[in-house]
Amino acid sequence: MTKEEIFEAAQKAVVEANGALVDEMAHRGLDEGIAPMELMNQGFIPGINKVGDLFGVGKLFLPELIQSAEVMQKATDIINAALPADQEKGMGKIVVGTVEGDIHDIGKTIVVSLFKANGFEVVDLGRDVPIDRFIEEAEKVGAHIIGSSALLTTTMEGQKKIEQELRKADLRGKYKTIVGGAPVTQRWADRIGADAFAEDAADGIRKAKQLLGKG
Ligand code: B1M
Repeated sequence: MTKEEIFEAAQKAVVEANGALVDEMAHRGLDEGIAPMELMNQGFIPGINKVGDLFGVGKLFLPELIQSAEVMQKATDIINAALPADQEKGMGKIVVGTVEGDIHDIGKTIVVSLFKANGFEVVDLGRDVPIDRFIEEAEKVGAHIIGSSALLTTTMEGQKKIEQELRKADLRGKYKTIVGGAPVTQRWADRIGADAFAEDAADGIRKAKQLLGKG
């Protein structure tokens, strides 16, 4: 199979919620030397995005969306396991989570793995995380960066609340903040006063390094 054929089959596997094919394409792609994040970005993510588009226009319904999300999770697990894990943890400490009211965590999990693979110490708060917890945890572990993910236009407000709560507690200068998630934009980051917007996981690493003067 060519690289393109693998990407295409990976995409199809997610759209059709075909777990066996996801498994096969993830392993085959890695065995053939495709870089884990390339396989993710060119194969599996376009697949789940297509599912989102079909769901958005009513051509696919919640049960199918859930099934595709499950096989996407499987792909994410295989890809994440293929990322280098034991890097020196000298790049900085980041607390990351999906904001309250939001249970989307596939992208956040990819971001966490890539941060770890790039030498960051990561505290993964999970999903549906109360805003106060981002700050409490950052204080507790002595984080440099607070990272938040939001996938719903409604829950993006949680990212704004993080900025507000930090200011209220007089802690805004102490942490750098990075926001991400499909509906999130640079414009949103500017509007709420976040330090950076990250388009994808690799951009998150770039921005984090820049913010910490290591870029
Ligand atoms: Co939901 N969902 N969903 N969903 N879902 C969306 C977001 C939606 C756009 C689909 C659509 O209608 N077209 C829509 C939101 C519409 C809106 O807000 N305007 C939607 C909806 C409506 C819903 C429900 C309300 C559906 C319902 O119940 N009726 C419900 C909400 C539940 C809740 O959260 N309260 C819901 C539920 C679900 C599932 C549980 C079935 C499942 C999630 C499973 C899971 O995550 N464990 C799901 C899925 C899979 C999606 C879509 C199809 C795919 C999301 C995804 O995983 N993308 C999504 C459509 C879409 O986004 N195109 C959709 C792949 C992932 C790798 O990308 O998360 O964007 P992403 O992460 C990227 C970047 O954004 C970035 O890097 C990642 C890697 O490249 N990034 C960061 C993200 N966070 C970052 C943080 C950083 C840096 C970079 O630093 C801190």
